[in-house]
Amino acid sequence: MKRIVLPLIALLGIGASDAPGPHLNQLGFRPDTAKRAIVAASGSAPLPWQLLDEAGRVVAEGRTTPFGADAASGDKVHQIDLTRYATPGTYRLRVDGHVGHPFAIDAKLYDPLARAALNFFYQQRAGVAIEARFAGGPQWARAAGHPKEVVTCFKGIDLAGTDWPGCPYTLDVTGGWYDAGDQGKYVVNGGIALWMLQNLYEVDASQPPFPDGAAALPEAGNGVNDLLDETRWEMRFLLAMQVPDGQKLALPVGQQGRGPYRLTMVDAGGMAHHKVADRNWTRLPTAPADDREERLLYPPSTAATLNLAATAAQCARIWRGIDDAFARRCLVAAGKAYQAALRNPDIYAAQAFNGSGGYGDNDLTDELYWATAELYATTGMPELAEALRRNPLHTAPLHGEPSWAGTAALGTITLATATGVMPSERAAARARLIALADRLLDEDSRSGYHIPFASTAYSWGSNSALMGRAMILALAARFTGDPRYRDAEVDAMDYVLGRNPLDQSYVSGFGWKPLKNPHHRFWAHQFDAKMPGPPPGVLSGGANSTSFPEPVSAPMKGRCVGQRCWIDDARAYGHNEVAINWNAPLVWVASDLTRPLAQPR
Ligand code: 9MR
Ligand code: 9MR
Repeated sequence: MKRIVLPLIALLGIGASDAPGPHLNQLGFRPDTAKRAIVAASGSAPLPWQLLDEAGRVVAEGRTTPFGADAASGDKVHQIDLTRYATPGTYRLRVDGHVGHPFAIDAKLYDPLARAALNFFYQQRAGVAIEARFAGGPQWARAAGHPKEVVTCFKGIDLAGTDWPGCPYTLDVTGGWYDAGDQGKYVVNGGIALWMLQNLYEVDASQPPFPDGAAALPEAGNGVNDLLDETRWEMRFLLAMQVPDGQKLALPVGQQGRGPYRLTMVDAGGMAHHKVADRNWTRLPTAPADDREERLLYPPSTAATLNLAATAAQCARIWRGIDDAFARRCLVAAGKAYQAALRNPDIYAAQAFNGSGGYGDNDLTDELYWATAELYATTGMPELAEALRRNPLHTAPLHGEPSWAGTAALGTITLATATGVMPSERAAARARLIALADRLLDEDSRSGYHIPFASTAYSWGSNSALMGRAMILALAARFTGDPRYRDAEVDAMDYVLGRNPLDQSYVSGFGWKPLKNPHHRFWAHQFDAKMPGPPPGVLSGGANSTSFPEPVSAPMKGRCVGQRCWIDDARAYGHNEVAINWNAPLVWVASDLTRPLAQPR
C-alpha cells in the first residue's frame, strides 16, 4: 500500500488556537528585518522550535530564549528569533509541538497595508459622498455627510455655566476628515494627523510614496501626488476654521479650572476655532448623512491656532512649486495664526460642551515650539531661529512619541528633515531624535514581547503611541543606517499586527484575528446588521489599562494588566475607537516599511 504523506493537513489538525501562541506579526516579515515571535510558557527551559515551509518541511530550527515574567502582559514568555531566515515564502512556526498560523516572508509585505491605511482618510471625509469604487466596495459607499457645513458659534450656557455670546459670523467649514467614531472635526487632532501625512511626503520628497494614481481616490490622475491630494482635503478645512481678521471675541483668558469662565474681549482675528461638532452626542449607529444634530463652531483656542500655524507652514513649503497659489494661501494663514497665538498665548480649549470630545491641553509650550519650528523651516527668518532657541524645549530631551497633546517632537522632526534648516540645527535635532530612539531600544530589550514600550500602563490610544515610537525609530534608522532602529520599528508594527498576548491584529482586514467591531457611527455592524463593518486598514486605539469609561469595559477594571485591557466591542470607545491621529502614524510606518532601509542621508 502506498504511504500517503499529508504533512500540511496533519499540521492543520494540531490546531492553531490563540494561546499560548506563537504570537507574531500575522502578516509575517520583510526578508531584511528582524523576525521575532513570542510564546507564553511557564517553564524556564528553552523550548525547541521549527520553521515549516508550505509543504510542512523543516527549513530552520532552534531553541527559544526564556525571558521570564513580563509585567506588561502578565505572561511568562519565551522569545524566538527567526531573523537569519530570509527566503521569501509562506511558513508556519512550530513551538514545542504546537503549530501556529501561516505567515509570509515577503519584500512587499506592507504594500497592501500602507494603501489600505491611507484609504481610511478618504472614508473619513466629510462633505462628499463616499464612492464604492474608491472605498473598496458598495458596503462602504455612503451619502455625503454635512455637505454644506456653514456654521456659527455656540451661543448660550454651557455645562459649567459659562454664558457664551456667540459670534457675528458664519464660516463655511465643509470638508475635512471626521475625527474618529464620532463626526466631530477638531483642529487640534486634525493638526497632528495632517502633519504626519504631510511629513511622510516631505521626508521622501525626492521619491514620495503614493505617486499620482497609486491610491484609490477621486483625485487620482490629477497630476498631483495622492498623499498630497488627501492632505489638501484636511488642510483646506483647517484653513477654513480661522477667525476673520480683526474679529473681537469674548474668550476665557488664562487657566480657569472647570468654569464657569470669565470671558474677556480679545482680538481673535487669525485664531482657529477649536472644533466644529454636534450640539449633542448622536447615537450609534448614525451615518454621517443622517446626523440631525445642530452643528456648531466652538470657541477658538491657542492650541488650535498653533496647530493651524504649524500645519499651514508645513503646507506652504511642501506645495511650493506644485501649486504656488495654495502654498501662498497656507503661508499667509500660518503667519496670521502664529501672530494671533503670540497675541493670545493662553486661551485654553473650553471643555464644558456636550456632543464632542475635549482635546483640552494645559501646556502649550510644545505647540508653540512646533509652530515656531515649522515657520522657521519654511521661511528661514532669523527672528524665528531666535524664538526657537529661547524655547526651553529646544534643548530639553524629547519625552517620548508625539501625541495630540505633546507635539514638540513634530517640530524636532521637521528641524531634522526639512531642507532649508541650518546644518547645525539639523544635526542637533537629529541627535535629539537619536537619543530618544536609544531610550526606545532600551525599552525594547526590557519588554517581554520585545516592543519599544516597557511601561505596564497602557493609555487610551496606546497603539498610536507604539506607532509614534516606530516613527522615531524609523527616522533614527534613516539618519544612521543602523538596522537596530529599524528592527525596533518592526517590533512596534509586529505588536499591533498580532505579536501580543491577545494574539490580536488591531488592524481591520489584516491577519488571522483582525479588529472587527470598532466604535464607529457608520461602520456599526455590531449595532445594525445593515451597516458595514470596518474597511481594511483601520487601527483600533488598543489596550487601555488606565481608564474604563463605559459599562462594557468597566468589568475589566482592576482585573486586567497592561496589554490585556482590551475588548473588540463597538461600545467600548475608550478601548476600541478608531481615529485620524492613530491611523496617520500607521500609514507613515507601513509606508516606510514598504522600502528597504536606505543608506543615511
Ligand atoms: O462616541 C463618542 C466617542 O467618539 C468619544 O471618543 C467618546 C469620548 O469623548 O465619547 C463617545 O460618546 C459617548 C459620550 O461620551 C457619553 N455618552 C455616550 C456616547 C456614545 O457612546
Ligand atoms: O485620543 C483622546 C485620548 O487621548 C483621550 O484620553 C480621550 C478622552 O479625553 O479622548 C480621545 O479623543 C477622542 C476625542 O475626544 C473625540 N473623538 C474620538 C477621540 C478618540 O477616542
